[in-house]
Amino acid sequence: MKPYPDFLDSTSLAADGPALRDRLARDGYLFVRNLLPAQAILDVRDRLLRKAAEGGWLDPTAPMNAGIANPAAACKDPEDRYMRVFRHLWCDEELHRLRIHPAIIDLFTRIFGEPALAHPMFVQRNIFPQAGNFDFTTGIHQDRVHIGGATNYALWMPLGSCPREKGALAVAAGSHTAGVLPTKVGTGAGGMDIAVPIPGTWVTGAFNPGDGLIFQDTTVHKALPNRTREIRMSFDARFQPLSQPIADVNMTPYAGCGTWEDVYATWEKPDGQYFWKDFPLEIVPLDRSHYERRDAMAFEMAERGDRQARDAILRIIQRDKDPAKRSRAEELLGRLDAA
Ligand SMILES: O=C(O)CCC(=O)C(=O)O
Repeated sequence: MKPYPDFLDSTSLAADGPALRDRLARDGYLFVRNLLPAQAILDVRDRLLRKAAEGGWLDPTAPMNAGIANPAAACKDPEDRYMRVFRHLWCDEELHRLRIHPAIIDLFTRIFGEPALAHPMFVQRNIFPQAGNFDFTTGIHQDRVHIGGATNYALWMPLGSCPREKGALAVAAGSHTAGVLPTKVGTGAGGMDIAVPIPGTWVTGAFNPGDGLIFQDTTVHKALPNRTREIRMSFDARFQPLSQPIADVNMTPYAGCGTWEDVYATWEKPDGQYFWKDFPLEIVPLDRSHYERRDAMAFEMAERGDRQARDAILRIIQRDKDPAKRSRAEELLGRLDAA
């Protein structure tokens, strides 16, 4: 297979809001170099690597800042042993401040032509190297079904440099115009994959610290496999015009990380805490019909012993509000793992 072409580089347009907006509307993504100072990214990387080392994720025989994974510790969200270490990384105060850095908020304000809102919720990812039957490569998906609200845009940024082989993100340019595509149970975000042929053209590229990829919530995307020995660390945050509704799920901390009070109790400085509290937000419920369909499919697959349902079953256990569904999922997980 021919390698995917490089992203179209929009760095030269970064000061020109209307040009960025037009390109984002045309391609569904923008790749911008030096969005944040490289040193700010590397400092956060060091902080997270220290926590990863304390949690046993790194090879103790290698220098910490090489970020070499301890293969025996390989784990993935939402497994318990992942969450035990991850919650300390996710709570990191300097990590939280990256997504509200003035350079980022100003860029989105230029793109929207009106004040931009950073969602309180965001994701931080730690992708262990692919090995044997361990593969945590994010599958093909769209964000819309998970984020809801009005049209919103992701900013994906690796914490450090990220060549293609370390699991860079790839987007299907132009796919955002196809709307929300049908999904099936899988290993993509939220335990769902897209069930139809992918529209658009796959593009990807190598990131330096501070480079970022912006894409719309209907832009189809996936990660490339991490074929290095390092853990690939990144964060992805969501942005939208402040005047538009935001779904309730984006107002709480990452699942399994406690309340905002719990998160902020670990911080040394108050900067950036509750940055949204004085904004006039319209908060709406997430349309959960996609999850309901996923769950019905996952239960049916798990009953048949299909391990493809495992990620979705784990998410029901960790995140569903219905105790009856959680206990059915626990029982099915036990059966899947015993088989
Ligand atoms: O970082 C990854 O592996 C996936 C990121 C992603 O799916 C997203 O930013 O929506």
